[in-house]
Amino acid sequence: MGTALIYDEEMTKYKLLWVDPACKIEVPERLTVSYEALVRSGLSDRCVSIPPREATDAEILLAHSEEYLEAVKKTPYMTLEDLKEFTLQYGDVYFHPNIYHCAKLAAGSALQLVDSVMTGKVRNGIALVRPPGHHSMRSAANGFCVFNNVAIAAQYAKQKHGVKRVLIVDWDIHHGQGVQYCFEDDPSVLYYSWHRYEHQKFWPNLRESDYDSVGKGNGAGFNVNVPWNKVGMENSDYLSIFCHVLLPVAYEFCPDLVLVCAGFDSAIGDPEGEMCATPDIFAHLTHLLMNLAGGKLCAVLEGGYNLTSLPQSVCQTVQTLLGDPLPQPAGLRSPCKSALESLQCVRSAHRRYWSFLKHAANQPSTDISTKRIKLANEEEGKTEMAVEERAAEIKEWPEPPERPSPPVRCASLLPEDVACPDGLKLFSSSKDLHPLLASKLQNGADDQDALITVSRLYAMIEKMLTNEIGSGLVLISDISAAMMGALQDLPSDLVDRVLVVCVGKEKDLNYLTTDGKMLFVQISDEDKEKEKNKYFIPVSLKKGCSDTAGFIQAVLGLLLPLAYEYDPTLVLLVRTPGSGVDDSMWQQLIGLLLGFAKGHTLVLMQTNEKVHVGPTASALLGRPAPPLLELQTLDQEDGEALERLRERLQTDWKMLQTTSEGTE
Ligand code: Q9C
Ligand code: ZN
Repeated sequence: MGTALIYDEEMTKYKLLWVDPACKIEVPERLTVSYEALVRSGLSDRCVSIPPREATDAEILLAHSEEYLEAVKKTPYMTLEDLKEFTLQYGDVYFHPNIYHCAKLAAGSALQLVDSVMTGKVRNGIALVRPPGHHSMRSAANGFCVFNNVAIAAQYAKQKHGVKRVLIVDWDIHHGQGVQYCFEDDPSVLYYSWHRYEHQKFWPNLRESDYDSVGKGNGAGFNVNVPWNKVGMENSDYLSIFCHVLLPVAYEFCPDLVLVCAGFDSAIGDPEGEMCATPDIFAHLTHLLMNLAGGKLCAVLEGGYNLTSLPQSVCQTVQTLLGDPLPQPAGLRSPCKSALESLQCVRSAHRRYWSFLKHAANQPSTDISTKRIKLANEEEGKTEMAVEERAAEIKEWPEPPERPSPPVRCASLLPEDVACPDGLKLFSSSKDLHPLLASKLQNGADDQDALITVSRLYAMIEKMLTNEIGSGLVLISDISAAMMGALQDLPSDLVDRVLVVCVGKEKDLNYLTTDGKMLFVQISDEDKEKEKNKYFIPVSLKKGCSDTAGFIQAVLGLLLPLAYEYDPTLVLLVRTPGSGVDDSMWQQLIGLLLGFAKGHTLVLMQTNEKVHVGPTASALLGRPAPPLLELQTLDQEDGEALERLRERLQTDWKMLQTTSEGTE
């Protein structure tokens, strides 16, 4: 199951033929530099290359009016003067004799991609296209867009492939108002967009781009707008919105297909976005979506105007689609006050529609809609100044780090009677005791077996940290003993930050340290109210891990943001016997955890849990988790308890903040 790449040089063959400052950034080089970067890095060779085709009239009419299509059809025969005049009726767009041809190819590329993914020819893919699509409306070109490639693709997926629910994630820095208008009253398509807004002062300056446009009629709740009211948003702001808004809604929506309006003008250096998120953030955004819809993800290029950050961002996205280890999300700051304000408003506006947001806080006491007016009057000068300073500052940023794949993707340590699953490599280590444990032997440790197990665990961890192996799967007879053995004197020269995720009950954990070398998060039905501290975080659910709704809530809203902030060098995932977690949930968890520590996750399970070896191995190899079925609505008390826990931990962990109150 590969990754499709759709590209054709033909789509570079139109350009602006007159002077128009608003359109001069939309150049053919956007496509050539992106494609060349994929070729140079060897990524394009690893993809399945699929040719575009022209979308048919009938397909274009899935999102556009006949009058509009007929009008665009005439543009190839127009004189320069006619083209200029034709262009004038629309906003921030230009026409060229060849743009109609390219627009048909761009829409057709999106359809080819949907076909390849839906028929199982590939797992996922990306289409590099021009012109972009998300601003074009039923009867109007707009914002460099002629046909709405992604909107057409969503309709097509429903019609041709019987897809029931489509999630559209628009991470372009502009609001895809064309997509919003197309699906506003349609509950089968969930449109999510974040966009530079600045209280309506930024293009396209629409009232309906604000957080309170949630969809209409049956579609209420299926339109999610996150307005950025300041420029300079960073990685932590983007990730925070994903963890606390998009992912809870997306998991509850349970899409059959994910389409991404993949604009990279939301990256650092872009003259339009003026944001500060680095290109490697797109690796994480992509990864976080890759376990939805059984992995069926189609990314279609939208904006992106900095010819350095655009190709870097495209490469990060493609490399993630291909399944390479994620870059470490290092040095996250806390989300800024303005981002938290938006976050709080969106969650509040949507909490009546989504049980996963039901316990969200109210809007900030000073409503940001009143601020709109205030800002326009008082703070304008100050804000604009800051914008200019920042934009002038950012000309350089470090190149995204390499993401080398380990020679062994996943190693296993299994008892003799368990067959090694396909794709895993049996781990062999010397019979000698690990040097770090030698002193223990001299001290006369009584349990030789446990010591040998720990010794082999250390050897495995060592090989992970030198990137000789990616992830690991270990089955042992006494999981408590192994865990205690491995963790109680875990030498910091071996690993400096371990995220320990414990699924299910575990008796005494008094060997855990509180010095920050470990972060322990446990999900179970036990209440350990008193023991909590910054690095020991028990999450209690009434029905324990068998409650998928509570579990996923805890994973998305607590575990992910904690893990991003902690930035572990190793993840240890422990499944205690009888935890009750269901296989698809377990696979989702593994899939998400592989985004940390460059994919170095070590799973510990007890010998008598052999039946779960297959699904665990599959997830560790990066295969998509099956979608979660039977998501019950979240238990009221559990929901409130999770909210309280998050609130209490916010002082220590800034990525857990979901309100702007009390922040600078
Ligand atoms: N500062 C896309 O990213 N406004 N379209 C330009 C000049 C139009 C963006 C104003 C921006 C259109 C697909
Ligand atoms: Zn854009």
